[in-house]
Amino acid sequence: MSTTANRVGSVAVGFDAVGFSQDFPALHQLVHGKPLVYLDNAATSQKPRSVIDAITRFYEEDCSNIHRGVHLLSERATKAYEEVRLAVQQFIHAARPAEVIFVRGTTEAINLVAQSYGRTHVKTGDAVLVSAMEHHSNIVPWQILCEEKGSKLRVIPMNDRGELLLEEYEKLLTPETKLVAVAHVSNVLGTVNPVKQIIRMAHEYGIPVLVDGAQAVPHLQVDVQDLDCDFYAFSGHKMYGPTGIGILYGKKRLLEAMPPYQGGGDMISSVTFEKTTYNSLPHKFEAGTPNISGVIGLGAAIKYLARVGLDNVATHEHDLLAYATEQITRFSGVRVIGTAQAKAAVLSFVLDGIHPHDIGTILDHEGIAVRTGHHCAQPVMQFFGIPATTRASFALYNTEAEVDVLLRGIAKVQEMFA
Ligand code: C6P
Repeated sequence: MSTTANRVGSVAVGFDAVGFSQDFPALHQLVHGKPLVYLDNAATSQKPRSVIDAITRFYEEDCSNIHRGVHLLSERATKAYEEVRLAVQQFIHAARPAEVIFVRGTTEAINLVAQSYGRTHVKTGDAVLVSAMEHHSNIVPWQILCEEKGSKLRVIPMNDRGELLLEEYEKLLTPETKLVAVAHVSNVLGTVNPVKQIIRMAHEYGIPVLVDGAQAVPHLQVDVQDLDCDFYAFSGHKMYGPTGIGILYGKKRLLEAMPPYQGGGDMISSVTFEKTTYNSLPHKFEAGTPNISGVIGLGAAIKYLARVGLDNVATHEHDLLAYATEQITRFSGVRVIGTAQAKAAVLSFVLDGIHPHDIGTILDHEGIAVRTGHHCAQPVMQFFGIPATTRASFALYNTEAEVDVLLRGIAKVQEMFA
């Protein structure tokens, strides 16, 4: 499968996506004899050489545990690990490094808040508010909590374009509501939610807000202080970093008052059989040996994104999405799922009479990687009355020419099923 190939592409004005694609080794291969067109970036993005090299370098030169040894390798590893915390702090504009917690990914970040903040603050009869377009990661942890506590999960409704109904949202900001948990960008619909407004409205009622930023950080500048969110969760692997590493941002005041999520090494200050006292932030929430190489890789991904410039990435992906949407709507029998005014990098669609799994399989044989299925957002499928969608999702290295390959692939699918 992995023969080198010339990539399909064209140089967009002012943004050299083809040039950037040279930084990503996995993109340059043939799949079923065709040049790979990778459009499954919302599931995970490809990794630039600098990220792969940073991880290799860590294992070749600095491999050691952190916060534990006085020897040189451990000092180097600790320094590199903590420098990435500062880079993440800058990346999301957090006020303090202590507000940046390394976790496995968005899923673990949300579970941490549910189990620590949620179990402390949500009581019988209370409610947690999520939106109709959440990923299962931002539904199930709250359901587990609500089941345990005898509390309710309430849902902010959306319209047929996939936009949240803010008037309905306001009605749900009742005294029982103890937390709002909402996606910044929907992984199925691509909707960019007005999270700043959502947060301001919740705060007027004294309700804290967790933002699931998994699909936002690779595409938009995020400023947690400007948003004034209480918690912000995201994964490294969707923003050109490695798998198994992610971030929970939390306001210091909230994190300090929260009990630990897991117990173990590094999260303690002192331990006796009678009593344990906990370490200060952020270590209180980082029990055990963390994913050190993942953190190092994430640091390299942040550097890479800074070099390319997130604003440039956003503009490029916006142009690609606009082009793909305009072209795909010319096909008969195509329905785009998610037509919000504000969208980022995601194009979901269904074709009349053709199951998305068949579409995905045929596209794969054309070298095109898309995701098909419910995308871990079954309530969204139920809302639109469909079992699944085909989803193309874009990254900084995708090109208009690749969108054209996708469109030709869709035409082929329709021909085969005609
Ligand atoms: N969505 C997708 O193909 P993890 O798995 O923890 O890195 O991220 C979970 C997650 C949470 N919220 C949103 C909005 C997401 O999109 C995801 C991951 C992938 O859409 C894999 S299911």
